[in-house]
Amino acid sequence: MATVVTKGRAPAPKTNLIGLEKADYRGRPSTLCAGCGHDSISSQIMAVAFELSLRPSRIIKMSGIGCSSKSPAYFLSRAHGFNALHGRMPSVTTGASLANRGLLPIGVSGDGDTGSIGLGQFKHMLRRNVPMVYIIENNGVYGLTKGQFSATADVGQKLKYAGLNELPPIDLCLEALVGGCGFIARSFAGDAKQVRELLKAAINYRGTAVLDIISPCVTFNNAEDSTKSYPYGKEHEEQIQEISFVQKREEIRVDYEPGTVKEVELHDGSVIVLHKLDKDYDPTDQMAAFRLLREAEEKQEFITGLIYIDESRGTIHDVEHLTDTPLAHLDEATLRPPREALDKVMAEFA
Ligand SMILES: Cc1ncc(C[n+]2csc(CCOP(=O)(O)OP(=O)(O)O)c2C)c(N)n1
Ligand code: SF4
Ligand SMILES: [Mg+2]
Repeated sequence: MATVVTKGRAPAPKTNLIGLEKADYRGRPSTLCAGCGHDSISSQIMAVAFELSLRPSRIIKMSGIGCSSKSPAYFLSRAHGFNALHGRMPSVTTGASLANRGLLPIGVSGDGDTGSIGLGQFKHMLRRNVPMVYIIENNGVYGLTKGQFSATADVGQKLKYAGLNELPPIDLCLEALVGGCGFIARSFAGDAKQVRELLKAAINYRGTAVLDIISPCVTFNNAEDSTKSYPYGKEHEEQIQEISFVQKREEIRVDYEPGTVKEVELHDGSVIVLHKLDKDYDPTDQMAAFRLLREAEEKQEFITGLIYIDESRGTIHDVEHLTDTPLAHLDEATLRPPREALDKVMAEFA
């Protein structure tokens, strides 16, 4: 008698709270160099968007020009996207956010795009506190144009093609702090877990959230002595705290040793849980953040984690008294004041 072999059914793919699978958060295949740090960050963005059940149609992927700025093509194909001019992502994002506050901008920029040509735009974005996640994929070089030094390159560094860098670096976290930014974190593309938890917190933050992620350029700047390389990051990364993010709907289990954990509650009830490591560091203290960054700069320490958080500042939408309804969704009658209202305004100038 013939034996009938019944094949077990393949398990159904896992879906998130809005019924989407991990594959629904993918982008096009990457054209970046194999091993580029930017690809690791794209992977974490996809993982987090799935985990948080973000609706792709709510997201606008914003970028400037550079290998980093190309990367939004490689994640969340179902989201909206705009590849702006070099260094101009902040102003385009400001416009998009003003037109439709219902959208969640995830901006990806490079150290050249932000720290060189785009520094002015970056600072004004922080000043306005436009709600967005602002990721800097920091590799110390202009990767796309073949490895010239950027404004974050180490002073005294020598590169085969670029020669000697004689200028001191700009610390983009310090610039963000001086610029009044209320969410500043630094991470390393080789530390996937930390990148994920910081991304989740940044997405739930109300205002501009800056993530300066050291993202090695394996083609032009990955030598052991470069502070933007994989070998250096792996050897020298010093977490200021171990971070985990708890979304509002999840139950918060309090089973930590007293004094070992600091919890920061965000406006939507979600919580950033910071497990203290060696340093007793308070990321809500702005002066402590200045000291931390300056000391790290002087001692050449590669510190990562949540550097500063403050939710008290109003966003551009609060300051401009915009309605809760996105402007893009207001009907004609609401957008256009009636004739009498205009007459009244004109009468004031008569
Ligand atoms: C106005 C303008 N100036 C210069 C360039 C040339 N350019 C293209 S990308 C780039 C630098 C990119 O470096 P970065 O932002 O660090 O991105 P990476 O490629 O390193 O990820 C430059 C100078 C340009 N495209 N537009
Ligand atoms: S040149 Fe550098 S930054 Fe650009 S894709 Fe290659 S490794 Fe990445
Ligand atoms: Mg770069």
